[in-house]
Amino acid sequence: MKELIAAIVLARLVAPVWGTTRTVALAIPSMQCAMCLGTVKEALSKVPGLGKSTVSLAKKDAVAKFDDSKTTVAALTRVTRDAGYPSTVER
Ligand SMILES: [Cu+2]
Repeated sequence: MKELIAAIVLARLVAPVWGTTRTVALAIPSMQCAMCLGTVKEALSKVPGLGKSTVSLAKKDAVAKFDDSKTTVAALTRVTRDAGYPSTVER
């Protein structure tokens, strides 16, 4: 068991996955107030690999930078949906 764990750790060190930073804009039409905004921000902040993100109540969208080796657009839309605010990809 120890050898297996060591092998996994070594494999990760030897072959790191190089991620690319991507930016996605998600339309979140159901955000209505500052509390919605806070909920979405908090939900997104827990996503591993998320970089700088801006959630706008006025535009009802979220623009997020993310490391595509750690997360995906689908994972981000799932997170907002699970928080109660379904989102779709704007661009
Ligand atoms: Cu609200």
